[in-house]
Formats: sequence, C-alpha cells, structure tokens
Amino acid sequence: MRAPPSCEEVSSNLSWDVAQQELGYRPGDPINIGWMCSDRICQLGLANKLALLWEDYQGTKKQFTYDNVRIFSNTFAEFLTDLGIQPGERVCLFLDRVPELYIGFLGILKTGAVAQPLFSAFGDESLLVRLADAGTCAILTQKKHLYKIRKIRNALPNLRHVIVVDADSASLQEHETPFAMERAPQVEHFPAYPTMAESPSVLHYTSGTTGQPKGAQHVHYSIIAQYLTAKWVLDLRPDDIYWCNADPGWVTGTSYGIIGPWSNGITQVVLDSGFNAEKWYEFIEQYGVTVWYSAPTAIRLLMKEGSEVVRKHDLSSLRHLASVGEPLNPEAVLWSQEVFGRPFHDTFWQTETGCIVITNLPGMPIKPGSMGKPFPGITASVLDPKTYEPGNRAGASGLIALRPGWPSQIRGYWNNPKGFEAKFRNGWYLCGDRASIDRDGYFWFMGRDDDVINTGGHLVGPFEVESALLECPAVAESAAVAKPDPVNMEVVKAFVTLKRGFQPSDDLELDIMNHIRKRLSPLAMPQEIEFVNSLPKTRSGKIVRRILRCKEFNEPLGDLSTIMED
Ligand code: 6R9
Repeated sequence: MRAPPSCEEVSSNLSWDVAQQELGYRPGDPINIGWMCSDRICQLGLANKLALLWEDYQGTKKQFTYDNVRIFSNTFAEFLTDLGIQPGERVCLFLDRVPELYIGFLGILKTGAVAQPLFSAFGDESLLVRLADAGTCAILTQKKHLYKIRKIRNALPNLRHVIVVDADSASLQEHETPFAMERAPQVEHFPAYPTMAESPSVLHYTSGTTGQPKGAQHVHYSIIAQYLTAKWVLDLRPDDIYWCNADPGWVTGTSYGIIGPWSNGITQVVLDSGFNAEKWYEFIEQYGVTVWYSAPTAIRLLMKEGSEVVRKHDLSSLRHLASVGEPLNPEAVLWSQEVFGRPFHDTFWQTETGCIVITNLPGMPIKPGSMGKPFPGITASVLDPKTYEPGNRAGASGLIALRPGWPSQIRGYWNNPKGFEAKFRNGWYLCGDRASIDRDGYFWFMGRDDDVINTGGHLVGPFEVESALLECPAVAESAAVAKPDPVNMEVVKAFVTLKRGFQPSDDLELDIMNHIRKRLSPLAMPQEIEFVNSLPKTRSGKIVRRILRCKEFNEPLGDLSTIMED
C-alpha cells in the first residue's frame, strides 16, 4: 500500500495535464465519460474487478463487475439508439438509487445524449419545470414514479419516450416502454459516440434566488477534473471500498458517486435506503468501507445517535472521511476524530464547479471549521463585494471567487445565457458564497451571498417554493426564507398573507405544507408557516426576504432605507 502522500508532494505533482496523461486522453481526440468509466477500465485489465456492490432497504443485494457495467451500459446505449435518441438530446434519469441509475447514466453518455439526473423524490411540479426547460426527449423511471409523469405528460411535447426499468408492457400505457437491463439481450460491443472535450454530457438543475432552477451544463472534458480530485482529495487507492452517500440527483452523486470512482477503477458500494445510524454502521462494517464521502447533516444525525452505537461495530476499515454540501461544524470534525479515529475532511464546491475546488487534502493539517485551501490548479480568492478586487491581506473576507478555466466548470446554464453571464465579474467566477482567508491561506465559510436555502446540503430556491405557495387558493402573497435548524442547518420557513375570506388555522397550515411536499419535494416543504398581515417590501414593491431571514437568525437588519413602512 502506498504511504499517505505529503501535501507538498500532492500539490507539486498535480496538474490537469497529469490527469489527461493518466486517462490516456490527448487534446483533440474524442473523449466519452461513458466509455472512460467502463470500457477503458476493462482494457486496463480490471474487467473482473467489482465496480458496484449494491443493497436496498429490504436487504436485496446485487453486484456488478466492470465488465458487467460495460456490457449493461452498452445494452442501455443500444436500446436508446434504437429508439431514435440523438446525440445532444436530453435523457432524464428519474430513479431511486437502483443499479440502472448508475449504469444507465453511462449508457446515455455512450450514445452522445445528455444525462439529466433528477431526484426521484421530486413531485410533479418540480419534474415538469425541469423537463420542460431541458426539452427532455426521454425519461428512465420506475413503476412507482410513473403516476407523476403521467400527470404532466401532456404538457411536455418533446417527451417522446417514457422508459420503465421494472415493468412489463401489460401495466404500461401508450408511449411507455419497458426495458429490463438485466433481462434484455446483452450487447457486447457498442461503439461509444465520439463526443469531444466540449460536447455536453450532464445537465444538473440547481436552484438560484430568482426564477426557476437553472440547468448547469457540463461537458465530457469534466472527467479530467473529477478523476484527479477523486483520486487525491478522496485519496482513492486500488483496493478501496468507497461509499458516497449522495444521490445522483445531486452533483455529488454524479461527480463523486459515478464519474470520480469509476474513472479511477475503484469498487464502490451503494445503499438505496434512507438514513438509519445502525444500518449505516452495519453497512460500513459488512462491506469494509475504507473511504466515505458524506455530508454535515448526515454527520450531525449520527452524532445525535451518540457514540455508543458506533462502539457496537468494527469500523476499523475506515481510512479516509470527507464531507460536502454545507459548513462542517468543528464539533463534527472533533467527534469523528474521537469515534472513528479520523477527522472528516471538508470539501467545498458546487454544481457549477463540477469538482471539488477548496479542500483539506489528505495529510494537510486540518483546522476544524475551515474548508481548507484551493485544490492545486484552482485559483481562488475572496473579492470585495463593491470593487470585485481580490482581498490579499490575511483575514480578508468577501465573495468566494474562482479564476475560470478548470476542466469541469459548467459551460453555461441551459437556455439562460444572461444568468450565466451574471456569475462573472472582473475576470472571476462568483460562487455566490462569502468566506474569509486566514494567514495560512485556509478558507473559512461565512454564508451564502443570496437567498437560496441550504437544507441538509440541498439547495432550495425561494422562488420555486413561493410559486407553489401561490397555487394554494388561500394564499395571497408569500416569501420563503431559511430558518436555522440544529440538524439540517437550515429549513424552509414560509411567510404568507391570506386572501380575503380565509383565516389562519392549523389545518390550513398543514394543507399548505402538504401541497408543497407533493408538488415540489419533502425537502422544499416549509417546516413552519407564519401567517402575517403584510410582507416587507421595497418601495418598488419587491418582497425583501433578507429582513425576514435576518429576524429568523437574530441578525442585524442592516440598511432599511429602501424598505416601505407598513
Ligand atoms: C456540491 C454541492 C453548492 C453550495 C455552495 C455552498 C454550499 C457546499 C460547502 C458549502 C460550506 C462547504 N456548500 N459545500 N458550504 N461548506 N464545504 O453542494 O453543490 O448543490 O450546487 O451546492 O452549497 O453554499 O455554493 P450544490
């Protein structure tokens, strides 16, 4: 086994060119993520190595070698091609964390089509908005999610195919096609479409402050950064058993739940079930997980369950722990050091960055509460919010900004060039977050620079929630803001004014909550609804969420000169 690298060793040897060489990619050649993550690994002599060990909430188990992944993704690719799906068209994955999600993702990419993963917990409205914006032509799903698609199908003229991975034709309607990955005739050879570095690969929807969610458009060249960061930040080594908790509906679940580990030829485990501390520890013990990529909310939930339950399990296989999605509390780092004998390493990045950009590399001294330093190859700074000039002195704070040009940076927002342009200032890409940098160059997260709500690591756009609130017959106006929460860091809270003739009541509050849960998702559902007589507005009539949010967080309200009095 190789010794842990020193941080200096890692930094001086890392470059995107090294990643290109290791992946056998020469600029100007075709590059296809689907092929890179399966065929290429088989060609390296790892065809019989396990790629995926999978288990669901009922204890059903399956396993797939790299050769299985290669053949099944070929089978998907040929099936999609036979349906007439063209390179560049969007194919949505609307699946629980079943093997078809992971392998179908590679299959879509092999055809040259664009993979659009969406959380299977999404309700019909969340689904409709994202499928309509992307002009999605096909969707892969399971029987249990069909009812949501059937509800919105007529509003989606581009959606030609609904492909169901676990049904036979008897239970399906017109234009719904069954496809059983493991029962379909296996396709030994499928010539992966010769996508180029800049060909679109993955379309991930992410929430902003204004308007509907934006489709972050990635390209096949992103694998260069995902491969290298997975290898060095997650410290992946050939014998590792790697577990990433994230659902591929979220960028962590594709960049580091599919592309990162599989481009490195690593064995990964997937548990398709919700949070349960006992079950999670059992899972780590049973599979001998060595590297674990998780999130602060999950860690806080584990902390709540206490240390006793940890001690009932042999978790000595764990070698490296990392976290992403929200600020990682210093207590969580200290707790993991105490109970697992290893600290969680914080990593900071976004849907838009495609790969980890600020991090605690293995071997680097961790300062609990800090996100670490820029990954070698990434230039990061904090900018003055007025001048957009980088603050260079120790202790400088401001907007987290990155110099554009790393391989996995998104190339645009789908149908939204203005939204994309707005992310750049003075030659920098703005993350939309604030941080400070200490004298050793460590970044300390301060907060988001917008109204987006980060609940358990998932971004919820206030506009989406407010639009769905306005569908309720009783609601006149609404504002959705973050409210502090001990486990999820933030949850959604809605302020609502009612139409004439409606009175606040517990029943009404429940009705409204349920409406949002069904239309959007359980995460977007407000945990509290406050009925108010009016909402704070600017003189031009815009609702000011900032004031409501500050009150929830007990923060000073700042400049109120543009706000109208009641
Ligand atoms: C990968 C992912 C991105 C936003 C980001 C920031 C927050 C992510 C963080 C963190 C503090 C960390 N965020 N990692 N905040 N510390 N280590 O999360 O993508 O869903 O696009 O969210 O999440 O606010 O801007 P995405």
